Amino acid sequence: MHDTQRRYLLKSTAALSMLGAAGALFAASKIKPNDKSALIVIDVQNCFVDGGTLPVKGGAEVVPVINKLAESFENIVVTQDWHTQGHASFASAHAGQKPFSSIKLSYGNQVLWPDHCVQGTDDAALHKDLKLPTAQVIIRKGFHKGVDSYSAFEEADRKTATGLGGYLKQRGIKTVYVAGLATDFCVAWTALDARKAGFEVYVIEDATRAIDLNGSLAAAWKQMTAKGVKRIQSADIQTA
Ligand code: VGL
Ligand code: ZN
Repeated sequence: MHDTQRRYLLKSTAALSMLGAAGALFAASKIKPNDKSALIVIDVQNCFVDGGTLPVKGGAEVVPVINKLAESFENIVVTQDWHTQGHASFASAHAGQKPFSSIKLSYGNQVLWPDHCVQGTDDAALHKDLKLPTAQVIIRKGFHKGVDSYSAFEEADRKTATGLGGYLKQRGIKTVYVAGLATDFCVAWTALDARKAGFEVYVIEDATRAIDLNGSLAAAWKQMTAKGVKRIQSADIQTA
């Protein structure tokens, strides 16, 4: 709420008892994560920021936003895109193919990317400024050479589970908040799969940045919204 609005409201509430009700109203307007909530921080890795192999425009700008958000979460899951050398999602693995084109693989359509986030390289490391003291588990994905995995829940063959769904359920998590890179690929696929697995799902838009390939960002938001993913901003969350 804007300060001038707040002052107006305070002045207009003549009876002191009204202040209690107004206070409750302010509190209700913010979302408060609890012990059944988890923040999922997707792929905030060197590969996806400037100087990396698949830089997302403004990618590093999510770091301070996520660090601040992290203070409100006692449960945090971190993911890393974690490819083999010569991975099937790399254009270089397919003769005559260029990055950002698409081909058909056994499991369906696959966008081809520059070589990126290769296991054990500095490029695949988490961004050095990420500060997630309550992070509990790191899920690495995309490590089967022939199958990509945008989603933190299920690989692109739509059969192979990463184990994250079982982990979250066994931990009693009901609600997930998704942030990180990239909005229209790993964030969107993770959010959609989280809905499919029965979680309440928020995507924190200003804690994400997109690749936006051929309208993929608008398409991703359309799909997410249709599946009940809630689109929010970091300011909508109650700070710790
Ligand atoms: C991603 C493209 C390829 C992502 C990962 O993290 O969104 N995008 N691999
Ligand atoms: Zn990848």
